[in-house]
Amino acid sequence: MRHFFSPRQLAHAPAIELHNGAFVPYAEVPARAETILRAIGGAEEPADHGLAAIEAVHPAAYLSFLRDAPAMWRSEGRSGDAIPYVFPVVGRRPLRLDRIDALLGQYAYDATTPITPDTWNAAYWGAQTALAATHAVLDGEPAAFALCRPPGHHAGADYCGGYCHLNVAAIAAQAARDAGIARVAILDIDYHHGNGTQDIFWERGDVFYASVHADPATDYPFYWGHADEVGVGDGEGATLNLPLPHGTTLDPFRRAQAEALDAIARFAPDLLVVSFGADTWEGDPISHFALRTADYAVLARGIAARGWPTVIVMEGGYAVDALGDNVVGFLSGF
Ligand code: Q9C
Ligand code: ZN
Repeated sequence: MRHFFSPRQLAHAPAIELHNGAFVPYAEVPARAETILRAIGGAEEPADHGLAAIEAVHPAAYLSFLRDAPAMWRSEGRSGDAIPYVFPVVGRRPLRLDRIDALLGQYAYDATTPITPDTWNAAYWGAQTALAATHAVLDGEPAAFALCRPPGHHAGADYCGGYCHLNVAAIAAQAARDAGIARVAILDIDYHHGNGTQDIFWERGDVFYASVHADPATDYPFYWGHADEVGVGDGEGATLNLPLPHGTTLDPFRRAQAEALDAIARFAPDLLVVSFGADTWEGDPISHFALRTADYAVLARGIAARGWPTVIVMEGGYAVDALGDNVVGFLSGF
């Protein structure tokens, strides 16, 4: 299988995040990508497919914000990374906002996703990594792996959150649509619900979104991923959420994944994007499922057996020492 990665993704390295009432060291560290890269034996550098494929998912105003936020933050005399502290819970509307703190809250839904001076470039190249893997599959590879970081599935069209700034799965899916692929499905098997991906395709019937994740009644991102969320309008029935409880092991997880794959099969996609997170592993420091390293090959074989051309994008997974083996195990199933 072809692997893609840009070393420019490593420069994004926030120092701290707000977690359970305190600032703690940031969990989404560059070493995650370095350890995966070593374990998979290297990767091809992506070509630059340009900004247009990113703008096909994210509005230009949001992209300018990601680029400009660090300079605005520093011009207020602040040190450290830009982090929001106030959010428009009454609903967002296109206000004229002149202060960095107002913009940060407008374009984020949590305080765990800092923006550094290197975030834009790293996220841009993460998106290019996803696009390179997508083009490899469009050109005939049965499957390709995009080693993306920062991850993407919590980022909506115009918001960041959950360590995510650009939605790499959505950018891959949209690039496939724009290349003439009529029907695209996204299978999200990160521990957390992919609220950003769900929002982006919520009203669309051409991209199916199915997610297996920790029950949002107990787990981040809380306000999305409940079983009654099915999409609206043209998208009604093209979103499927399968929440699972703490302690979930391989058997219930693979049954839920099979249910998601059966629904995707009824949709009959021409291409599959997998949002793969290894934070379902039993030792993950911020998560509560109980998958073992050997389980990832089993799950991957269940996906590969369906026979759809498949783009795999990296999402979460925070047990850095185990991450390489878990990703290699997953990729070995294809
Ligand atoms: N106290 C991804 O896996 N922090 N993002 C949760 C719990 C945010 C995870 C805090 C977790 C985001 C891509
Ligand atoms: Zn996650």
